[in-house]
Amino acid sequence: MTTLELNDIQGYLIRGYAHMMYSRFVYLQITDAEATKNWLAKSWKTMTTAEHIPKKDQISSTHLNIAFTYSGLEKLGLKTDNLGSFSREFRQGMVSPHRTRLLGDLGNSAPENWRWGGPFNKPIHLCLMVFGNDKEGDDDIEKDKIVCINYYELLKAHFAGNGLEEILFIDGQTQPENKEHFGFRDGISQPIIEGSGRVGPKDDVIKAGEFIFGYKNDFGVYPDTPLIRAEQGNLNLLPPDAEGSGLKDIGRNGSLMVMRQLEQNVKTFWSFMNEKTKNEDHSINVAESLKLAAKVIGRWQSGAPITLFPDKDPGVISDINDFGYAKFDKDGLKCPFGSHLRRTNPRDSVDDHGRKESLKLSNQHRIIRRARLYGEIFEGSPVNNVPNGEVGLLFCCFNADISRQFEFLQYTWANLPKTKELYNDPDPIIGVKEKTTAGEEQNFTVQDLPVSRTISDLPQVITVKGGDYFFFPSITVLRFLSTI
Ligand code: N7H
Repeated sequence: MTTLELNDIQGYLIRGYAHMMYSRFVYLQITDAEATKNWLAKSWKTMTTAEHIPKKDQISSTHLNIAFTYSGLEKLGLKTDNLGSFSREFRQGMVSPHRTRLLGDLGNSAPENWRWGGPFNKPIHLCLMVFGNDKEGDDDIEKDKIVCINYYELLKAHFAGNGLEEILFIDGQTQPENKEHFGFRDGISQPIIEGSGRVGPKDDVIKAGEFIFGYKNDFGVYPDTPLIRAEQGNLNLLPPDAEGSGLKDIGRNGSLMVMRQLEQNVKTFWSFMNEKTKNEDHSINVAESLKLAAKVIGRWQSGAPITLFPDKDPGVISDINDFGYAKFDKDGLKCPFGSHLRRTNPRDSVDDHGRKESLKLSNQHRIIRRARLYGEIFEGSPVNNVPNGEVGLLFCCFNADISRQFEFLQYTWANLPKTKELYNDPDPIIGVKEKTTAGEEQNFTVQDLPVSRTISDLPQVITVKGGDYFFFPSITVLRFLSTI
């Protein structure tokens, strides 16, 4: 049985901090590496670990975590040979031409148009993740906001003038019912990291090495962890490579973090559902519009999976996640093959593979999602679909292998429009909606009897506004980085 070194792992990797309804993601540039290292030498102790449990009588609490981009580690002074031992995706970053094509960041979503992380933006070197919670006002975002922002001001007084320049910040929130802006309950399905202390369906228990360096992964080996190849800093602080190479491991108890700012076009989403299901007199058919949207997502707005509740939303907030498709929904008649849920985790039903083999395959492409909402909180519906200003999801996920996990999901499972049973169908939420070279429109197919229904002219409901790949180091490595 794996035992995780929780006191050395930064908390956000293991816990979603759901009770901390307000957060601020602060993107910084290093202007003076020596000053930043001094700041880090004082700050590494203040980072929240996965072991942290707030004291019962504590009225308000705050959490803090930190992550570095490749250029951030470079600017801090990590030697070339050491930088070179990080994975290619992390080194190249999210906006290399190859990655842009792979991730489908085209048209409005092209990095040239991004607010941060793009080629025309100031490079981001590190991200501080600041969270706040006021226990007196449970479920009260406004109270959490005050705690979070006060903490941020306090931190700012320390990092400003210490070689760090703030480029921008994005405030991220959660809702008591965890609804996102289209109006759907989110964050239900998460892998259970072996050794994390969380319990749940055994099919969801995933080896720690899929997400955390230094532990064995689903293939029974250690993930490709970055190692120290050129001496620098206080190497006595670092653990040895678990694989026995004799080199020091800079990855252990850390992870790779993907962040993408995804604007949600709520009006476009619901106008599409309304248009495709309207009554003969052109009025909105609310029930049918909600049903099509549930087919597109794979869950009703309450969170209830349509595979188990195919006819209508049971209405009560649901966290049901112990289900597969092989037994109840082999032909996609309940949850379509092209739905966001089924594409991003086909569970026990991958193409023609059997149940066991499917689960094995699906579980090799899992991610830990840590999304937060940005913009004014809004709960979309067929009749309420014009939010106040820009709204979206600050998508964030953890994985040990960006290529096999996040990028595989985004490219192979979400963007590719031709898969078994589907012809011009990208993921209806996050897939690329460019017309094919032959100029064909893209569709969403609802498997049905006697014949499947093709819902044509799938619109683009997400626009990418920024993003970067980050290294999310252990507490020990943060301390080491202050000595390089
Ligand atoms: Fe998705 N949504 O609200 O429409 N997602 N997602 N996602 N997503 C899920 O089961 C959404 C995005 C995954 O295990 C739910 O927890 C939106 C990206 C995965 O069965 C809902 C955006 C990627 C799952 C949404 C967005 C993923 C999942 C159901 C962008 C990866 C779990 C709630 C704005 C590349 C699948 C739940 C499983 C579920 C929504 C983005 C992946 C409601 C709005 C970029 C793996």
